[in-house]
Amino acid sequence: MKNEQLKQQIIAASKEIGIDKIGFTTAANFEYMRPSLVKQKAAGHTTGFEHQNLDERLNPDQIFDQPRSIIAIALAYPTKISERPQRTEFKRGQFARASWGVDYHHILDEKMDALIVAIRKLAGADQTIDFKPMVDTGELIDVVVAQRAGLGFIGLNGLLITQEFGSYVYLGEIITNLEFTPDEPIANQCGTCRRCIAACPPDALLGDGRLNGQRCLSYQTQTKGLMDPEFRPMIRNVIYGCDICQIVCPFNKGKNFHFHADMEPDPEAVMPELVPMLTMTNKEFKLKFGPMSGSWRGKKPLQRNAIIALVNLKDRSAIPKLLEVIDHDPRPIIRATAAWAVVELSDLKNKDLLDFLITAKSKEASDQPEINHEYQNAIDKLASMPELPNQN
Ligand code: B12
Ligand code: SF4
Ligand code: SF4
Repeated sequence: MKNEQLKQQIIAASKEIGIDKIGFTTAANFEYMRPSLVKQKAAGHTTGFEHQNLDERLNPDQIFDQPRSIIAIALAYPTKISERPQRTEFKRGQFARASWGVDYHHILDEKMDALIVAIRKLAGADQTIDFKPMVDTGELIDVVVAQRAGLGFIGLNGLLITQEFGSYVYLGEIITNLEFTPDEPIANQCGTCRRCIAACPPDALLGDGRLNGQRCLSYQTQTKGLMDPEFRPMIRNVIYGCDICQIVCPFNKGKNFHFHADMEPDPEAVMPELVPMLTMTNKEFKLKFGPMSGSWRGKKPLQRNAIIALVNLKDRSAIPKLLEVIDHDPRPIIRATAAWAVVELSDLKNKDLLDFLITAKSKEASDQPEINHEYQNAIDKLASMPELPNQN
């Protein structure tokens, strides 16, 4: 039994710190993941958000001097808003649950720092003890570490599913040169269920726990360019992330934990009024969305998604604001998405709108084929609609 007493003391300390689940694994490599990761990259199924050095992702000893163990942690997050925002004249969007409250990277970083302080105290004055904490943006693959450390199993939706909290947990891990008896990994428990695969709108789940990240709506809401028209209706009014493969999972049924005050969602921020978002200043954006993880890509993707959501909600009252955006917004991606949106929200050929779009297109730089293409498609679609009846 390696450091069994210390391990038990760490588990007790983690509870006091507010870590909801903790597990231990060895610092052995994760090379068994290599063939699948290489294949996924070659197939174009990665997003670019993964750590780019494959050797470092799979080998703790390449990122830490003489590692002995990895301590994996999970924090459960809420899935229901206690107080929905008031009804107003504006339709609302939604952020996926992993973006509710304060950015989870900060919350987990703080918890892991507190745990490291506690372990140092428990382990005595040994100066050679070392730690490397990471969450999400670190080298290691969080779900794979968590699975080997016994926190839960990896479902066919690719996510780590715990018995107590389902998959609604954030994951982090600490590499250390302390040695602990590893916990038992948990095998997949999906059984014959295939609900997440069937429910995923863009068919992004490959069926064996792997994902085509490029097709995942969560990724699509985080890109900075134009969104491929195929995915636009699929995001509905969700302007950041996607929770569908979690909502349908039986292991998530009834899971809604409010353990951490800073994970509580601000209803006005996680279900924001869409039209006012379109002309928000940077300062207003930072104030309202800055603390949330969903703002990490900045204002533009969320505004682009807000425009798409307005179309999905069939909100014709947004048309005047969209026209203002086409006229005044300095960003071609936003102008072109707005041009698409006004036409999607129209069902009759309006000569004034057609002229407006033709003029707007002529003002766009000619060296941006995607932008011009977006305008041209909108113009062609409007031109092919039945005429607006003569009002005279
Ligand atoms: C890149 C990334 C994304 C990308 C790609 C996702 C992906 N699955 O690859 C995008 C932007 C699409 C994304 C979306 C989301 N993400 Co993300 N993402 C990551 C990140 C940074 C890297 C993941 C990675 O390396 N993927 C590449 C490989 C590993 O994926 P793959 O080829 O599909 O391989 C899978 C299979 O091999 C399978 N697998 C391995 N062994 C076994 C064994 C069995 C038996 C089975 C069945 C499967 C299986 O698991 C692998 C991972 O899914 C991690 C953080 C981290 N550093 O790990 C967070 C992370 C996975 N994301 C997270 C979250 C919350 C999400 C979203 C739910 C957010 C949202 N609401 O929109 C969605 C869920 C989408 C989904 N179904 O996976 C959490 C997941 C927490 C949890 N409970 O599992 C993580 C761990 C961040 C964190 N620290 O909390 N994400
Ligand atoms: S997050 Fe949404 S789009 Fe991505 S795999 Fe899950 S259901 Fe599919
Ligand atoms: S929905 Fe079903 S198949 Fe998908 S992860 Fe959950 S249990 Fe597994």
